[in-house]
Amino acid sequence: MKIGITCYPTYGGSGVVATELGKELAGRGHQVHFISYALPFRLDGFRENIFFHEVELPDYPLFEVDLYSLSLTSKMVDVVLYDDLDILHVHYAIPHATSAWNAKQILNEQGRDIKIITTLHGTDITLIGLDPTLLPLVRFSIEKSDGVTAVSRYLREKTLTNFNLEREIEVIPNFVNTELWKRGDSEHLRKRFAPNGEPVLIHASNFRPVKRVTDVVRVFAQVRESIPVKLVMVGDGPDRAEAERLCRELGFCDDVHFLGKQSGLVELFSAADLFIMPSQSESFGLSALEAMSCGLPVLSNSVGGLSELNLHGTTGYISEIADIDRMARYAIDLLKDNRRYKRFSDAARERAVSQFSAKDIVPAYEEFYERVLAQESVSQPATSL
Ligand code: GMT
Repeated sequence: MKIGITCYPTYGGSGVVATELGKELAGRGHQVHFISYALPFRLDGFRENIFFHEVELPDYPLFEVDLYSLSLTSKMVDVVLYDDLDILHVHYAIPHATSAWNAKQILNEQGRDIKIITTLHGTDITLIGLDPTLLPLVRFSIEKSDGVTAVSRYLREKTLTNFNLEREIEVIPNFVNTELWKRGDSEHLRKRFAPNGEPVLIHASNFRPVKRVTDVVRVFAQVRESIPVKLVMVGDGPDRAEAERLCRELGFCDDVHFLGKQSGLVELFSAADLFIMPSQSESFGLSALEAMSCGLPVLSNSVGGLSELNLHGTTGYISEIADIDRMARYAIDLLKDNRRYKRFSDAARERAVSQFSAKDIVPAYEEFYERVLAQESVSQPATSL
């Protein structure tokens, strides 16, 4: 199959899922064409069957606002025609699903059909997609996609209710390559973070308000009152400065390592003991899955699709949003009880392998592609309009 994939190329779960999917599909012999304004950050090195098409933006004084969604449409049309794509698979509805719909109309005018699949990821449905300036367009683009997937059951339900839609939405959960994401030897890093053998808590995100990163610091503050412990903060974003300020205020900067954006997450997770994700909203929680695959139990909130991933009392613990005391208590309980910790760590890895492994989920996408290709397009080529 020849598949065009559009996603946000910068740090963020939807771009990660899209890129990992493209890499897996290419490994299975499909031809994958990424179409975006920059090279997706996890697309490292040369890979057979993977092509990248950069969307360039016109530089013209009259255009004070950027025309990305239109330039993207143009590039999609070109790539579909000249690389003879079967499917355009867009990740994150805004504006990708709309650009793809426009491309489809242009192609249909030329008698060329292309199937559009939209994968919904999170805030495209739960936050920004609900903004009145975008809602009608998002609703329309979801309705008109030939196939729609959501990364959790929670997100499917939210889409249907928030947008008052009745269409089919396939749930295909996020996945991880469990052969690559597994605990390795990271003793050198562990020694650097915790020279006296202290347990290490870790958080990784884009430090946006929805991630509640200051809760991570507050949980850590309580845990360190009971046991000596260290904290590793991976990523960057608007709330990093506030989290760093809080560490200074609470007087334990030396115990917290702010690493900024990092690409070697497996190594970092392998040097840690517990993953903390106190998000206020999370349609899936991909980084928690990656951590689980490396054997880290997860402390999360009971929001969104997180309870479809993290099993309370088995792979980690689930608290209410902002219940810092409880999250800290769970961390202390786990870190103080070696046997329970080992059980949770094994269960986290086992759940990643048995439920969310790339080798099982990627074929679900392939099968979905086949089904969509076999069905009639939501919009027919111009000749039949
Ligand atoms: O919606 C966002 O915040 C951005 C989005 C992204 O593009 O990074 O993240 C969402 O998609 C991820 C991949 O499917 C999920 O793991 C995240 O839970 C989800 N984020 C939210 O729902 C807040």
